[in-house]
Amino acid sequence: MLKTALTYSVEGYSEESLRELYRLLLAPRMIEEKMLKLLRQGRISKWFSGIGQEAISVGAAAALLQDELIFTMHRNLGVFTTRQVPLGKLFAQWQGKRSGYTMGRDRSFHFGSMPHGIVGMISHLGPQLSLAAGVALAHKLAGEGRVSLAFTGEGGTSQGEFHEALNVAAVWKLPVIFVIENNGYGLSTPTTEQYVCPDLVDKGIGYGIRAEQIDGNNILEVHRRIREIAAGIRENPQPVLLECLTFRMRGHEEASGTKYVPDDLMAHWAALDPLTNYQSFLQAEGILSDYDIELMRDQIRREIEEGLQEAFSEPDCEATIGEELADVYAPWTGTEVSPGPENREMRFVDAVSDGLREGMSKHPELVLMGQDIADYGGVFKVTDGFVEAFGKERVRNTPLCESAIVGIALGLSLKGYKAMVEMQFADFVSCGFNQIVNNLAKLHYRWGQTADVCIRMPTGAGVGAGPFHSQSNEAWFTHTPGLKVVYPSNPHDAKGLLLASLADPNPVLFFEHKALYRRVSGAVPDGYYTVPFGKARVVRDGTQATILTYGMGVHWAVEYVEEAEADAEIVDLRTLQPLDYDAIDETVKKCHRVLILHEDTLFGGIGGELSAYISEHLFEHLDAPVIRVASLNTPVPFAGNLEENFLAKSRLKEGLEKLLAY
Ligand SMILES: Cc1ncc(C[n+]2csc(CCOP(=O)(O)OP(=O)(O)O)c2C)c(N)n1
Repeated sequence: MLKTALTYSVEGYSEESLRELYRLLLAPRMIEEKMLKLLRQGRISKWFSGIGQEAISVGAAAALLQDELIFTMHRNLGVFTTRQVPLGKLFAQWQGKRSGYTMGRDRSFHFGSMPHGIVGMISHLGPQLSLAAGVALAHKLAGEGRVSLAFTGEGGTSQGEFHEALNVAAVWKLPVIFVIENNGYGLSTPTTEQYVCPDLVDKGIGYGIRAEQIDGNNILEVHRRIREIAAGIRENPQPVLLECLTFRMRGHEEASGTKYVPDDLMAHWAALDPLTNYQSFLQAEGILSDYDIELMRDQIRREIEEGLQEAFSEPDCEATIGEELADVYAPWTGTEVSPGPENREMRFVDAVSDGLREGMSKHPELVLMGQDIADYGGVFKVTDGFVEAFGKERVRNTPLCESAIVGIALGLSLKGYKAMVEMQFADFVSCGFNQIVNNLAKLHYRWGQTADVCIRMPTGAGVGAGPFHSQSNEAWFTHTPGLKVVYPSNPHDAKGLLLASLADPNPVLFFEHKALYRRVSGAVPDGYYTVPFGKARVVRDGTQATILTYGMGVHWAVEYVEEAEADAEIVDLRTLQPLDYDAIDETVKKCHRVLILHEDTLFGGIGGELSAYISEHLFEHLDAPVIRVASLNTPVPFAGNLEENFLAKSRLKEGLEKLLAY
């Protein structure tokens, strides 16, 4: 790694601005020194130090415009101080107090503050990069002439998200600055065990983007370059990769120490300290006096003490179940819109498409993204003709990168857009899983932002497509607080529920059974209407038993019950999160016997949850144990006979007979 002594060029800087940059650099150092003392006294828990790296955070934050979003990591205190985040609230955050940014729900730097243009990390590091690309897309779509900036460590550059985010940003020419803080070590892993190209900046070539390496300890170099890059890409949108060379002077977090760092390496970088070097330079130039320094230190010290006073005097959080549950989702009652009188007969797939079209007209801020969804119309043709109707900016083909696209969708949402992501097959959502379950799902609970993203999931088996194009994976998501899970069984509901999903500001997983796409038709109202979440539908009245089901299960149940002339009530749940507990109560109290039917495999399927609810709350209304009929606990097999044997449908008759005979 190339490193020369610090030299400063002051060209273009007034003395006042040079002093101001010094003050900005001093603030995070002094806060950290105080935190390290408190840590030793056991008054705060964990601490991730940015000592030695402050010039990058401070330089970046000072270089951008106030309304440009910065995506921070765990060593970017200097962004928070430069953007003047109130210290009392910041300290309260670190102490898990209610007035902190996450109200005690998340720790350290895992939060953001939109008024300060800061979006903090989730622990998983890389996802930040895609969010910043999403914000850059929002800027580009709105023609705002603004940039976004995301930090990553050199360790984070080994993650798939780094590749995905840089690649999409390059393909879409997004005005985003990706800053690598190359500080020599991941947790304890040296750069030689992290990557083998000579410099990380070399990676820019592979993405076809501009890439530069600078001295991350030199505040003026960082500030000047980011200011120039930002000015350039505001005018001429494109991503830039900026590798800032620096060093992590303390342990990964305080408890872990730095034993694995050779002494001479530590000494080398200590001599290049960004604060002391800059201070000496300014003093030597006669720009900063001892008196100036004392004045600044006094002022910062006072602010720190006041902030600490505020945070320490606040009592610990009081926990109430109601308050915690209330913040998992953004409040949304969603006014229900009834359908008009005109109907058209439509196939399931056309109803989804019609719903999406209505959604595009209703929400001009809605952007669609997915593989092959533009001119090609998507593999199931749901977006056929959409480019002609809405243009390529709003109907976007994506590179093959589910995680980055979900992250970009979230970035769009941070800027007030709505996003719909089409998974080509629901199975491929596994590649975007982290963004969904950790970012989208937890965002509102953690710091009150909404993730206005709908993910369409062509799902299910029965089409001879084998283990990777047939899965029912709704239970992956019903288990994650913060997500809504919608699963229509017919064209009418598909359109109305999709429109409700697009209107809802919360993240929604919208399952569409692909075997129903062209097999099922029905009357679909013209125009805009919504089917509300959490309202099950009685598909068929009965008295002897209830079949609780959804999606394809509804069709299996109707077919069998009609054929067997059984006296069974069929209830279509329509949404799995939220569930319609009232409808479940009502039908159980009426029929006293329950069979839960789903295409998903038995173990850990939503059927287990429904069964537990019924046993716990409706036990005295039952005349028989709750029976679950689900698919075999195997991957979905390919050959016709094997698939038939796998699917729950083949065991429905036996299950219902057993239930009725009990
Ligand atoms: C997906 C994931 N894997 C592992 C970790 C644990 N972890 C946290 S920080 C870190 C090292 C990160 O190194 P780098 O990106 O270089 O940033 P630095 O800590 O050096 O600033 C590791 C392994 C994590 N947070 N997320």
